[in-house]
Amino acid sequence: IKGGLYADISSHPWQAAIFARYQRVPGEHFLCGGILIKSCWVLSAAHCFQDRFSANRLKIVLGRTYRVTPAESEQQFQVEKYILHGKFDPDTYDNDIALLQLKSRSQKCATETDTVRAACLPEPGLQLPDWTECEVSGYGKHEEFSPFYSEQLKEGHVRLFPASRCSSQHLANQSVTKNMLCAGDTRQLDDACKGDSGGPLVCTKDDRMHLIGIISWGIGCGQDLPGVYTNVSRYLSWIQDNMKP
Ligand code: 4AZ
Repeated sequence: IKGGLYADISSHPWQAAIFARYQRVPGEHFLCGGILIKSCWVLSAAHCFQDRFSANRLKIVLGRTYRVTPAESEQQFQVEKYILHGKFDPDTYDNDIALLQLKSRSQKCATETDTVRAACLPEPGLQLPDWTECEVSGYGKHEEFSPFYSEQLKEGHVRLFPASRCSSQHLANQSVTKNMLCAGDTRQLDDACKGDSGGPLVCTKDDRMHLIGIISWGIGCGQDLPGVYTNVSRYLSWIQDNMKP
């Protein structure tokens, strides 16, 4: 997160950290953010999995504030399988959504605690007003060209941009589809950045935070351009269908 504030995982208990082990590279590497949506299911961005890792090389950590420092009460999971959207386009990042099933010996995987809790999905057809204040969180870089990811979870405050300001014209001629939404800080301070991908954009509706976007892409971080998010409301059926046993 560029700008923003350091945060505790208890303020973003749906935030997941996804790690990968590469063939012939020792150790585990931070890969992307994710979002717990059900005890055994995490959403993320399809582009995080373009290296086509086998599921057994992935690890999901819930309940952790410091990116690489285990928390006493954290919950770790291996991945049973992951599903990328069949129409994910690696050139435009259209349909940048992935669903990961956590491995467990029972029906339950994550246990609800102060630091681990599933995010609410929006009701079908939910359209929040332009400029609604939302928050974005992640363990990604503080600046585009920083060599390091953040050592602690951060949160940023961004507003939903009107569709009229979320087109290829506004984003360096990159393709922008209806499956994407834009959010940014009108003060140009807070924004998602590299390594935050796959993580949550949540907005309050009826006194509850709802998952509105998945961090997907942008032109730099915290410049004069908004970040681009996968528009979760367009995938509610895809999510339900793919969570079926
Ligand atoms: C990235 O590379 C990335 N400023 C994610 C979000 C944004 C830029 C880059 C938005 O993962």
